[in-house]
Amino acid sequence: MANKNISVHTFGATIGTVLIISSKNIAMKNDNKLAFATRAIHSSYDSSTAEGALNPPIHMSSTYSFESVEQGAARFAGQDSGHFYSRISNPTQDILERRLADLEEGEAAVATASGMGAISATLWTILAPGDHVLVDQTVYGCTFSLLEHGLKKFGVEVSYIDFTDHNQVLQGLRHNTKIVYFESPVNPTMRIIDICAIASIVKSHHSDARVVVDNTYSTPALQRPLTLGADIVIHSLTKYLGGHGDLIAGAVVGSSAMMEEIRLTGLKDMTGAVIAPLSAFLVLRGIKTLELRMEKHCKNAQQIAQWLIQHEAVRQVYYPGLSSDPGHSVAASQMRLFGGMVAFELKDGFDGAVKMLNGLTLIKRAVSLGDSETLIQHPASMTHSTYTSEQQAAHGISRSLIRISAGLESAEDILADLERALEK
Ligand code: 4LM
Repeated sequence: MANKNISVHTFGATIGTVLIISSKNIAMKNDNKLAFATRAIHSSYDSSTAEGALNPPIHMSSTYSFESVEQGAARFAGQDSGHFYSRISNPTQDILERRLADLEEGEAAVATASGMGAISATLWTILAPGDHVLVDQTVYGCTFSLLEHGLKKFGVEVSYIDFTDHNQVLQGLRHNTKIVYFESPVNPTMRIIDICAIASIVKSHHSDARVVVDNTYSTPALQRPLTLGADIVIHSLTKYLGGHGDLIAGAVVGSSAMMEEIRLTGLKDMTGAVIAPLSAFLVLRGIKTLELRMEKHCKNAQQIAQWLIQHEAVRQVYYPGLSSDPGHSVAASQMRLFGGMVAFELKDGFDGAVKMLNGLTLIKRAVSLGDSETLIQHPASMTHSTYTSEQQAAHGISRSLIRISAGLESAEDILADLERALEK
């Protein structure tokens, strides 16, 4: 593993020298950082720069004037750090990027118009025809689509293997592998991938490839892949970080050099997928309550999973917080809590799933996740319908799978709605 021995168990204040325990390593670290929840509220914004306004200004300006031609030229050449056009940077976006980098423990971040904007800006910046991407067997439907239909069309090789089988990862690496890509927990199957182990295999056998982890399901409040050896973290900020279902946005976090390259190539020239200043402001607002909300999402998800597993109509529950779940121990080592997403199958399979979903009244039938409202959906016909049915079978997406994003309502009311729908 690279020299990144920082633990996911250091979410409280870390003042002075602390013992850091990771899933694989023990190290000492000097750290004067404020706690995660404090940084989520205060990091990267000084209200004295905005007449004391507690919330940062929303800079609704597409362009920035120069004091002279020389200054304009210097900004374009990257010799002067000021803003010059909001497809590249904007002051509200800038605060968000610095806060995200801080919370994920990266050097820098690039905020984008959507999670897919973040993924495509990253992949298109790094990859060239003839390169290879090694991907876990299951990823979010549109990520799969981008890999299958977008990248393959331009001569990039893509192969999918089961990242929980470390031998397969070792065998799957090629001389031209430039990216090793996965989610954990995986959308929608809830498999858990050992970030430390994958990073360690890649670094020791193939120093060229970058380990990219989509951390949307966990958020930095639960898991920080860069501290476990990953090189780049991706987010759909649309989900838990925004937290209120009222925006679409994304982000990439990693080294300053890599983020500069993604900003100037993937964002500026290839996708143009810059975040809107209002969305950046809303995500900053959402992040202030991230830790608090994640605790409630996780608590509700745990209760839903435990309730479902004892129900006679239920065949299988997929939630890493259940001690019987195959991902339980790895999740416990790399996540602070087990997340707000639950997947399950009914004994009545697909037909039972349709009846149950249509019988719900409080829980909303909707894709997306991380909102205040509990959301339920059918991945095979919705978020993962970009896979053909043959691909779904090959990539482990069962037609009878149902996915719940546990909201922030009272668990009793969520369970009562599930009970009523199951009775029907
Ligand atoms: C969904 N997901 O699952 P934007 N990465 C992951 C995701 O789950 C998503 C994205 C990226 C769902 C959307 C409808 C792990 C999205 C893409 O939607 O482009 O912000 O994020 O329900």
